[in-house]
Amino acid sequence: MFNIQKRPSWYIPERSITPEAVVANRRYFLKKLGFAGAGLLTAVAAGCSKQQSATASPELNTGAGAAPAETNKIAASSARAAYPAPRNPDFNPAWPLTDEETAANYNNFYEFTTSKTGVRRLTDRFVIAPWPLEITGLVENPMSLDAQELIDQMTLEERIYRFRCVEAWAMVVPWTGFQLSKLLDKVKPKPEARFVRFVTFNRPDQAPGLRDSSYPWPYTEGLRLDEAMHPLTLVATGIYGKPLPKQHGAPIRLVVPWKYGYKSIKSIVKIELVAQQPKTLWETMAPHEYPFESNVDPAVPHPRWSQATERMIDTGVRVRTLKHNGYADLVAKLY
Ligand SMILES: Nc1nc2c(c(=O)[nH]1)N[C@H]1C(S)=C(S)[C@@H](COP(=O)(O)O)O[C@H]1N2
Ligand SMILES: [Mo]
Repeated sequence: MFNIQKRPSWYIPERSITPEAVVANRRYFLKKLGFAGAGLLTAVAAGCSKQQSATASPELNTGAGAAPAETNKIAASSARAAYPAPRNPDFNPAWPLTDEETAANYNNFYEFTTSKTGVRRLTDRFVIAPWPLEITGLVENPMSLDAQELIDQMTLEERIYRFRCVEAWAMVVPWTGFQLSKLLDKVKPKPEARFVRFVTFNRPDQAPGLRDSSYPWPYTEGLRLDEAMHPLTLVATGIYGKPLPKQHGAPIRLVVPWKYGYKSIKSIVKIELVAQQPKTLWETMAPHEYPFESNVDPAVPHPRWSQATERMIDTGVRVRTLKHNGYADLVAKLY
């Protein structure tokens, strides 16, 4: 992977098309240019006594904090028992998979950093167990439980899905998880519920990107209820036959394979059934670039780049983008 820190955001095509390119404030550009001190200056100016760099802080990489590491280990060993889950043969078992290590080191997870190749090494302090989770709002049976308790209640399966980021990179990965519909059936949406809203954790002490106040944290996403109930819509708990590594959105995330990747929200703490279409983080930042629906469509360019082709992240091969990311037949009745 090229070193994106050394180039301005408009220099490389793939760089120029990152969602964060919409955030054009001074602090942002200073950080991109490698001025770790930019965040420090901001913090001091704001009268903040805790002088933390807004970019990668070396102390975050040392695994400091034995307690979280221990907790994570215990949870991981109990979670691993269910893996690998049986592969569902209805979902493209013959597709060649993207290289696992490439996928694990090329992530979008802005709670940590906007650098795709930097997410993984910033996740040491991220505590994924215990993980309180709420399924709430316009439902008959709201649930409030630990993510692992929920996972233990569900039957896990593996599905091979194509995954397409709005930035025009793509991969094919085996997710482990369960249909969101199975969870929604348990909580029983009320008749007034029309949309589902998803919320990610917001703990700046565990994820340094959350200290960047130019984003409207926490990360939120949403689906129409019929999209959420669609059998393709997955709650993923694992990838490549193992529990999700932190950088992929542990302990649970959404996967909506016919929509651009940012709809597949990571590390969910709350699922809320609501009556009105919820605002999402990306829609709030740039409504014309990242609208609520965001179905993959090669014929509809992003305002700043074409969506006609996509680059496979491991081989670098460029292929034609497919309508609804190849799932057009399956989702046709929704649109
Ligand atoms: N909470 C949260 N979820 C997120 C993101 C994020 O920054 N924060 N990035 C999204 C984007 S743009 C993409 S392409 C995918 C990337 O998933 P991966 O890193 O597991 O491949 O996660 C999506 N979910
Ligand atoms: Mo993305």
